[in-house]
Amino acid sequence: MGAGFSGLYMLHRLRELGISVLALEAAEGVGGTWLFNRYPGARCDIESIEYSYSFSDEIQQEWDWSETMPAQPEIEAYLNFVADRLDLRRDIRFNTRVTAMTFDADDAAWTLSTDTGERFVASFVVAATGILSVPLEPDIPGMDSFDGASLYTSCWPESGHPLAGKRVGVIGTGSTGVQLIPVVAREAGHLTVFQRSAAFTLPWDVRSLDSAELAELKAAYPEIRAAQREHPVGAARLSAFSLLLDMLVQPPIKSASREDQLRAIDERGVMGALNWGDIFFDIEANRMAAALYGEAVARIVKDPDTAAALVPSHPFGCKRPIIDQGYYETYNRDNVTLADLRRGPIREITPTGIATEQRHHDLDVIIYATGFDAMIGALSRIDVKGRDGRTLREVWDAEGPTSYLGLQVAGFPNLFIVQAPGSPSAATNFIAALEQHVEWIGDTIGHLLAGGYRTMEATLDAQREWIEHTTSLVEPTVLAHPSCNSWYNGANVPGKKRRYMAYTAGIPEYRRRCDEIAASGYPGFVLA
Ligand code: NA7
Repeated sequence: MGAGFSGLYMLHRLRELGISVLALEAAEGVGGTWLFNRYPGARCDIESIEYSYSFSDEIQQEWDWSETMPAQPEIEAYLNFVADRLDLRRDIRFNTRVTAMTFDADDAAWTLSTDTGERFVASFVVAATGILSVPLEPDIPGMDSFDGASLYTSCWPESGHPLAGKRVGVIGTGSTGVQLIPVVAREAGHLTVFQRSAAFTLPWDVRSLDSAELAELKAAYPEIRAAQREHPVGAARLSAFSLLLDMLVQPPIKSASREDQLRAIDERGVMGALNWGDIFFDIEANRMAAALYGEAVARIVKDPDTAAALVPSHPFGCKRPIIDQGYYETYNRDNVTLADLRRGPIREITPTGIATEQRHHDLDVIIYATGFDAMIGALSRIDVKGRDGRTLREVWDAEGPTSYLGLQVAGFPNLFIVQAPGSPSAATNFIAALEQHVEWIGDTIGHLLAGGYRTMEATLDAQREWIEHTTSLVEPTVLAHPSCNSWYNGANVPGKKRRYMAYTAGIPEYRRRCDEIAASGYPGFVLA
């Protein structure tokens, strides 16, 4: 299921292993998350040279990246190129959304039903349904009454939407909002940003790659990929993640003098404010860094009230670090207003705009950049009935987002999930992580078929131990602090059980464990 980054490679891999395979894709084309998130400014926060498939030297040599960090249109084009290059489309059914799937224990097979009214039977199903593929629609009173245009960043119209001269409101200041806001501000007549939580965001230059540099990079692919493979986050070059890792080896802010702290922001601005070794493990140190960050923001944003409102109140690190192009400078523009929802939340959406507790904002367009039901959202919306007729949604509602190794859920034999909760996924370069998953799943299905096994299923005990292990990894960090609310721990979705959902010991350690499990006969799984 799915023809995004994961599904495309899974299809190719299974084909290479000589296994009969069909991909079902809800959309009309390939690309998954990178097909739908076409909003202005959409861009990856990892370098293109690393945020791309490593499994085929032909593909990496034939494709030319134009920028250091790829923008959405280029990633969409890349995935179309890969689909054509590997002739994948003939085994993809587009416009076909899986709505339900049921496991039949006697036949050891899944039956999948789709919104096209078809049924498919498969011995094995791989869910490549994405970790950020289900948008979170906020539940704000009056949303439907708005007479202007309501746009969602996660399903942006392919032909775009004219914003020139319009009064535009943006709700949401996560990675998406922070990318979108500077671009919309340049086009709109007036932009009002509705901010519930301020973001920690670090300025970052994105540059074009000229042909000489690209040729050099291509020649260095063997070394680049080798370094990536050994790197905990699967990205050895500069990225949002490497910034975090660099911080870990810096001196502590708690023993830095005031002069040291000021020097840090003199030299490196907001980046310098956060560059301390203790802020991940010590909430007090984290708060000191956040205060220094506020000083650095106030040096960029001219209006003191706006500058103060842009200082986050959650610990740095507990939401994904954001990198931006000109975010804070945007608030110095005459046509941009910040509505700080910490001072008064949105009360309702009216036919003519947004009413907060403080005032009414007249708008022609509202843009929702309000995030995703991450990690488990897609599979929770399919009626996935396992061995005992229990659905995956029921399991996750009752036990929280759980799985064994981020690959399988007990009670759901022969269903493999690319990047389930408890996988490296969102704590790493997703592409590096998914390549490992796809290869392990492919090899495992090959092993089951060759050995005459009909089913493979995770045990409850193994699942419990795995989730205890993944949870214990984040316990000593600010990620476990009660004030840390993000999509990584489900706090952004009302009613979702709170648990940090990514495995944080890094891809090499994760790969070692997965390989060891395969080599020793798959302990923690029952093969029958
Ligand atoms: P995020 O990071 O979940 O951000 C969503 C933003 O929307 C965040 O600022 C939310 O505030 C805000 N939000 C959500 N609902 C509301 C309502 N009802 N009212 C006001 N504000 C709201 O999603 P993104 O799409 O930006 O990024 C997701 C990932 O994609 C990112 O981490 C990268 O990995 C790529 P809150 O913080 O909940 O107070």
